[in-house]
Amino acid sequence: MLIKVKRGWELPESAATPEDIYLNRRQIVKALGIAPAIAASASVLPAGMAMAVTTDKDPSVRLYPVPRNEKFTLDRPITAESDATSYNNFSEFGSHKQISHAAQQLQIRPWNIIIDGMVEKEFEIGVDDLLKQVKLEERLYRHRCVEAWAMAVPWSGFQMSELVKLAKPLSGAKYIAMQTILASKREMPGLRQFWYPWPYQEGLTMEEANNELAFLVTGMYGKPVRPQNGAPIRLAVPWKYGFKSIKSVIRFTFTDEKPKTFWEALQPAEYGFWANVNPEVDHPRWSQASEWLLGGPQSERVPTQLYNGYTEFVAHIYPPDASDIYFR
Ligand SMILES: Nc1nc2c(c(=O)[nH]1)N[C@H]1C(S)=C(S)[C@@H](COP(=O)(O)O)O[C@H]1N2
Ligand SMILES: [Mo]
Repeated sequence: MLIKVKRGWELPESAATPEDIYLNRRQIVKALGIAPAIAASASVLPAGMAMAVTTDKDPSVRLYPVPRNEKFTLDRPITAESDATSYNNFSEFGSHKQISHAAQQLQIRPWNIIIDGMVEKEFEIGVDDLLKQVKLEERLYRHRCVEAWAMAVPWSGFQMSELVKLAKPLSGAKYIAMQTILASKREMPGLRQFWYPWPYQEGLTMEEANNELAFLVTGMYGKPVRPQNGAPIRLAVPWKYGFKSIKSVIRFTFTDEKPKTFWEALQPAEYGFWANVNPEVDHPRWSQASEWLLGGPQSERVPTQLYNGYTEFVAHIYPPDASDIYFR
């Protein structure tokens, strides 16, 4: 049995895209009839096999692809899937862009989400049960990292307002604080960076969370979202810099206090709570006037758009004279 596994790995690396490798490993696990629990044991299979097993165990795989909501259009080509899934920011796995391999160690099932704070009744729900209660759709969204790279991704998921409805917030709730899973340092080696204020946390006002654009992502490119992109559930708020779009969320807390966010705690002068994309407000260390598209050269710049091009959806939320550094 194990000899067959080895043969699968002998695919010439040059002939295999990451997708091919992934499918190949899945098929091997299936063909051998190895129970995922056994296959997941590192002592039985070569390192990296866990990649296939993690995704193979994803019970949401049958839900995709989902119908596209045509309301959300792009002014640029969709980023190649291979770029969007191999150039990532996910500090829990390391402070560099090549974390996609390490992220396959993240155990994405079982995955319980806690809804607590100022709600009628606090509860916990498994992500697959949550998926049964919402309308899944695909949306093409731009994504703009504060570091000035940008991409365009077909996300699948559901409007965040649906989660708010399920949560039944009390009338006094003004914000939603969100938290990323704090897994073991073996699963998330980036947690060894002890100077970071773990866990990763983010927050939105209730008005922002209920905005039509605020989207909870559970899939991408017609498949379940990958661990490196924030499986099994992450946020997409495309009018804000990418760090607001928190990954691998386990908790939504409704509160009347402005949440402390990870980057704000670390460097308040550089990363504010609002973080609305604004070409006229430079980062203290670089210009935000232009951006480059993932897959292309960094030297090829396109102009940054106010609210990342989503003014019609969100401008009414923000007072025009606000003074916050990313605020307008
Ligand atoms: N938990 C967590 N969420 C996170 C981050 C992170 O480091 N940890 N990085 C953020 C940043 S800076 C960006 S640009 C996006 C990147 O998402 P992507 O890798 O899917 O492109 O995730 C955001 N969400
Ligand atoms: Mo980012």
